[in-house]
Amino acid sequence: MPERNAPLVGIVMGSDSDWPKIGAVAAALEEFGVAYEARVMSAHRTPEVVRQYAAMAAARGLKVLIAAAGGAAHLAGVVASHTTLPVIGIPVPTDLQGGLDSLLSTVQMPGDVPVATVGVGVGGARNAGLLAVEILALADTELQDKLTTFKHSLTEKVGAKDAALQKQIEN
Ligand code: RP5
Repeated sequence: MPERNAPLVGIVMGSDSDWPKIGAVAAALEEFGVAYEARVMSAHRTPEVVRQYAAMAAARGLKVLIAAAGGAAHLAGVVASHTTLPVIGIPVPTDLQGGLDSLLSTVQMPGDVPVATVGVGVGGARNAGLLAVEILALADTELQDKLTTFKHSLTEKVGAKDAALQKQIEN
């Protein structure tokens, strides 16, 4: 469940069909207790809604924006064009080579308008959430501590996998 505090992260997606494919972004934010909001809006179908949302985001208290779209995925770029907040782009998987269309149209921004694009798929969506947490942690020591604990947990997690593999190979 999203935190009930005022949202710090705004997640926008081009279609409700994207939401099931990017669930990992919300899960990552929830893991760190970061409040977010999630909205459906389209760079092509509702360009004025996107413009207004991006233009007002900072004034509303949002600190990081995450934009997910598939195919001709211009949402993150358009959002970035209307705000000075950091924008993270999630290319949503599609039937065209797994989402290569989404990846290229999100990542290939012109200079002057940065979009921090993550990979296609579950790992990318999770990284979008984690990157947002890292950005917020620059001004939040509690989040910094949580990130440090998280990093340590990775060592333990992979160590346990390695130990299990060694045991499997021995048998
Ligand atoms: C994009 O078109 C959306 O982000 C979605 O990934 C894709 C298909 O949208 P729907 O036709 O499912 O609404 O703008």
